[in-house]
Amino acid sequence: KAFFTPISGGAPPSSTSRPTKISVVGVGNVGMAIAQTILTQDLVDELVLVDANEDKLRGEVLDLQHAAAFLPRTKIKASLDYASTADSDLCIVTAGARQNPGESRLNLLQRNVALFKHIVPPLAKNSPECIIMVVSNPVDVLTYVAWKLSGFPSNRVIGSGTNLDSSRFRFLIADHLDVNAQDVQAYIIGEHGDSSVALWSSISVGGVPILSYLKVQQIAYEKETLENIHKEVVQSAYEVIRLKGYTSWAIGYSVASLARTLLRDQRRIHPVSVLAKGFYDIDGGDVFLSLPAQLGRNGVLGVTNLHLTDEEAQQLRNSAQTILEVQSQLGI
Ligand code: 6V0
Repeated sequence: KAFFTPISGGAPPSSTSRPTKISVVGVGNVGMAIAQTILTQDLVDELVLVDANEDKLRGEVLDLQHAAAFLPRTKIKASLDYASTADSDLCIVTAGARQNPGESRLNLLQRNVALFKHIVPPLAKNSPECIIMVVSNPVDVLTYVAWKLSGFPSNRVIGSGTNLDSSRFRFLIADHLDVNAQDVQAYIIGEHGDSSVALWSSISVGGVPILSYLKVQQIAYEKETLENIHKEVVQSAYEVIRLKGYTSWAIGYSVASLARTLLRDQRRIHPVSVLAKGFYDIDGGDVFLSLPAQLGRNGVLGVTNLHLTDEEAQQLRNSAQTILEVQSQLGI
């Protein structure tokens, strides 16, 4: 006997819309923080987790499933097999090799490229219409690699980029001015890493450009103070890793907010890693780096034409050059 006795008219309509689905590859600290944030925010009907480590994968998925009584209803699956990711709307890649003691960044990158060759083609094959979001580091170069390996149009391959750096930046400015970080509009663009560019010229707090805000509030404007805030952003990942061994919560919220904008077609502007060639006079090759991009159901819808000072524009081109130099050593 069925558990429920159906009542007349109670069957679901035959033309229910397709369930939304996100797949997360890599269930380490970052992948799990993303997965749990997506679950608590009720973003999808189905969440699939994939990893190469079977025990870790099963353990993580069971642990999450045991929270079902406290969470919005989401079907959670785990598999070593990419067939389980079929028809995903969004595939998030967080798998990455860890840096060995004494290993160069380039060597680590080459190991991650080898790993991506096992991950990206099956994702693309099983979900040919999905959006791929790369989180693994170095995120800009690996987004380029994912774009190449997937054969997708560039609007559907995005790196989480400086969305996280920008939220760290907004927090620090808000802390400095004692305001709410949500009222701070501020972007860090360029490489997610040491050569990132802080756009001081376009920061506003509650709609007021920051430099005049500081003047009105009679807070001494010192270039050095502002530069120190940017330095702190660049250092903050290293600091969190030094203290707790890895970063997870902020990247989890950052990527879940990108997933929401994409899947709910919210058309919000996020600084994320996109194919930047041709924007802001960036040339010299196909390079992915973060620019303020409008995101929606089709991925990247456009890039905002912010006014950059000459210094900011030059820093951005230098950042592009830094990434291109690394990329040129990959042979992809
Ligand atoms: P972690 O905890 O070591 O997890 C990595 C996971 O990847 C492990 O569970 C592995 O088993 C899994 N994995 C390895 N090889 C494969 C494979 N071939 N297929 C499937 N899974 C595999 O690392 P953590 O979660 O801390 O970090 C993951 C990546 O995110 C790293 O590259 C970080 O540098 C990067 N981050 C990127 C950030 C950003 O802002 N873009 C922020 C934080 C971390």
